Amino acid sequence: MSLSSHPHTFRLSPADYNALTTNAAAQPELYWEREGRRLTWTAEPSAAYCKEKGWFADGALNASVNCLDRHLEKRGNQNALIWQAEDTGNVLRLTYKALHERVCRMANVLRSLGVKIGDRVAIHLPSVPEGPIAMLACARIGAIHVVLFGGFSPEAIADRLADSGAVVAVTANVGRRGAKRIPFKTTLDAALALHPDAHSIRHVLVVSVTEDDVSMDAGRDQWLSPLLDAASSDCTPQHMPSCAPLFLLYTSGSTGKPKGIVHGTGGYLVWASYTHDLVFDHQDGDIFWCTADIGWITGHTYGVYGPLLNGGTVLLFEGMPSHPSPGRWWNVIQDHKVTTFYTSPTAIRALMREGDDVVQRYDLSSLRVLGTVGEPISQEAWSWFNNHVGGGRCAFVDTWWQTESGGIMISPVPGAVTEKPASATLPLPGIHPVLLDEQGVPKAGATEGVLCLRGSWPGRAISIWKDATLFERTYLQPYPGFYFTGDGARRDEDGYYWITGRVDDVINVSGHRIGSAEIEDALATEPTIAESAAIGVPHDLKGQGIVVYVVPRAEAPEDLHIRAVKAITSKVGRYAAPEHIHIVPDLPKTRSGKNVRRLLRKIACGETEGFGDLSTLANPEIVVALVELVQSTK
Ligand code: 6R9
Repeated sequence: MSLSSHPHTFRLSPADYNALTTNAAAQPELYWEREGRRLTWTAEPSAAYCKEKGWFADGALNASVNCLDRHLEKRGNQNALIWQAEDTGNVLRLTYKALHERVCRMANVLRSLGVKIGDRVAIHLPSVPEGPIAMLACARIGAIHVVLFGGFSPEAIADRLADSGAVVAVTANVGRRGAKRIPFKTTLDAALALHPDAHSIRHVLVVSVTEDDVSMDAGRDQWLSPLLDAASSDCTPQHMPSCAPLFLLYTSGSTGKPKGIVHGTGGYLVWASYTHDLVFDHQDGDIFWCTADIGWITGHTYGVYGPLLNGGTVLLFEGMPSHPSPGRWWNVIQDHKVTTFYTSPTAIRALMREGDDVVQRYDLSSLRVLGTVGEPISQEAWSWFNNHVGGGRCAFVDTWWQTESGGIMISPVPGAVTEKPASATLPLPGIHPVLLDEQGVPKAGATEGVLCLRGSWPGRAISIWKDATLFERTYLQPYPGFYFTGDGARRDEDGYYWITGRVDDVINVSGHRIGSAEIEDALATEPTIAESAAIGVPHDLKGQGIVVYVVPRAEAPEDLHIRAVKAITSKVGRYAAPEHIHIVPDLPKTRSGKNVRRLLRKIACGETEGFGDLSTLANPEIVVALVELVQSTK
């Protein structure tokens, strides 16, 4: 696709973009100092970066002031947040003034419950305005928000509550998924009851999304709405040091326990503002719709912080893509005149299946920029989205980044970078990817390797909660001198990047990161299971699906399949349910006792030969047995 086929005017020309890239590389300190001025500081930082102290280290600011207060004069009556509820006729429009007022009330409620600077507040909510409001309210008083994805099981929530030490939890009576009701409060209650001594939750605030009643613990639980009504709408913001944590967000890696990724304030906000502005070609009047749940980093950076920092309008949709009928999402775009639509390849694959005629019924001419994130997108899905949703008129940004990076790292910039279908294209100005060989040596030119990053960038996570050495071990030590992303990539002759997927034991199911070890740890809690291995295999809809090999302790009980699924869904969540469970007598192991996942992956994909040299295995004979077993289940 050539740039000239875009009828839209984008802010940056290729020449502007080249100038940014050159400046960022030549004078990084100056470049980031200038980008730092995107924010309003109560203490101006004297330098952009210091290796020891971090980004904008001696600056101070408040995140909610940057998202709200400073826009009040110019944009007070402009919509900051449009909430489209599950029911079609139900829309709530909050201007910057109104959102500011609600955030202040919420912040006062939290303060009145004794939440102090640095305290953690857990947010476990469906897609309702109270999510972003609670996040910004925490930011206003210097508390650290910890958003917990709605799909987590009580066990998964309990672990994160214990690790974060959150003192208040904000939840909802129920969430709505189409006609279904998701029991948010009941799930949180179950989490709190699981290990009552391990968590520090003193108060639970409950949003009433529907009329549904839920049980309330008299000393602990309160309905949020009357507290907000009674609270003052005046709330002095807390000035925070730039490197003070703004939030924790749990994500999976190759170790069993999910890690609480810590993001700071100044650097993260600069990154959210910079990337949202550049990658989505932000313009006045844009309606920005990011379909990601706020429980994921995408929902944080582009569902809340980025667009609000830049004075934009965020659309938040409570419902599902196909309820009450296929085409609901297109209906939302049409009704709200969405200009910028950011979603996942998984969603696109599902929407493609509904047929082209569904999309064609809607007027999607408001769209200017389309984006995807979370997993590699196929050329087929890219083209479908570009042609049928974007009408071939829009810029398409396939954005590569991670929870740890805070915001987008590799992506086209509309109007400035020529797209290639299914490539994340080029690093943003100021970002320096490298592809390393197995020895950790950078490879030049068109090549493939482990994707690492040279140097730091403002959005980089500052630590892992309570475990700074784990941060070093996970990201900085594997390839000394570089930041290790966990992904592999190919670079073509034009210098474009094509992400090939994780090189560690992380499985990406519909854009959700799940560690093999997380699943194996869950299976280890089932007493009839001696050992297990979880791997990812290609899946038409989800990108990757999970396949589990289970070795029973003695004679396998008849319901072993059910027990295995239950162990996984109760420890991790329903989103981690496996596609297949193979009950096997043993797993292929190296002589040092490590499972050979490469073989397990091939066998699960139906391969019957080409396994290479098996003589280094401790038990080579098991390979044939597993092949036969897997083949017989087809
Ligand atoms: C933002 C987010 C990060 C992992 C990442 C990679 C995969 C993300 C991608 C992509 C190919 C893209 N990923 N964007 N793969 N193309 N455009 O998704 O964060 O949940 O932490 O996942 O997702 O494997 O390492 P997170």
